[in-house]
Amino acid sequence: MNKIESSELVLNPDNSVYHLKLHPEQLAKNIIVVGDPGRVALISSFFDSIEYKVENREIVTHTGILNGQPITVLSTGMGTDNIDIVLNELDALVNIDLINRTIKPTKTALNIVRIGTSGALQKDIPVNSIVVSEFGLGLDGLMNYYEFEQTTEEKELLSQFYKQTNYSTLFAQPYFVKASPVLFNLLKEDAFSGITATASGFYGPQGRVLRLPLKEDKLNEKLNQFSYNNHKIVNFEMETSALYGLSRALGHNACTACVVVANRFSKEFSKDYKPAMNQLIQKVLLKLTQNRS
Ligand code: R1P
Ligand code: URA
Repeated sequence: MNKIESSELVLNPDNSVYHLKLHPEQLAKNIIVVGDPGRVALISSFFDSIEYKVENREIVTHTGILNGQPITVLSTGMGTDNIDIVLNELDALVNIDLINRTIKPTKTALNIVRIGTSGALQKDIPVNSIVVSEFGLGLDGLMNYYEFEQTTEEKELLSQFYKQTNYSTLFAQPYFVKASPVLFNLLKEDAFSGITATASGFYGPQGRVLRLPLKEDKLNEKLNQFSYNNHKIVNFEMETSALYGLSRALGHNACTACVVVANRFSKEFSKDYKPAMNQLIQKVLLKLTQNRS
């Protein structure tokens, strides 16, 4: 079997994976990912016990037990470039033999739920509400670097997106990816749902102007107006498209649930999103540790 070279699968001297600094036994199959490293301790404070705490750069990992089930929470930092690192290394931990540097013949599927914050792109989605992402719309470009098969439904959404928005060719080629149906159905209750647009930045790529004028100043209106087969674009954040794309390509299940901290059309920003975040965390933890699939 082909060995993966040390320049490609990068390991630390103790054989942990390069950026996550984790060993296979330090990872559970049910995983929560968050952008903010400060959210990790908040989430693991609900675990019954914590077995491992590992930290490197912006990636903080806590693994423990909740309701009798192993569970991991780790921070990715902001953006799809970090998701590329985190997803590839999470997959390596379960699907590559790190000692022999060979791909394992039998693959393990991880359940990955992102708990994040986001900005609503529909006026009727108030701050402090929850959005569960049925699709990711990648405006970031990450999946364009991988062999990645899109479904007929995703291709139809993309062709409608080009048609309805006259999307600028100056930007990265967009892509749609659906959530894991099992995780989406598990989490969608009592939440808004729809398409989550993943941007490559917080300011210009999400239509925010401080001092620099934008090349495309109608982007948010176009996203707001898009509609196809009852699918609407409901919120903006910075990780979901790549999380969904890489998870599906590697055989994992992923779904994102976000607290809405901004509404871009009513021009509001939440004064305190912590109570909504606390509620969302407890809901996801309960659903994930009751889910035996
Ligand atoms: C921007 O403020 C950050 O918040 C959102 C965005 O996706 C981006 O990472 O998510 P997190 O709250 O999970 O970081
Ligand atoms: N996160 C984002 O990426 N955008 C917002 O508007 C709020 C949170």
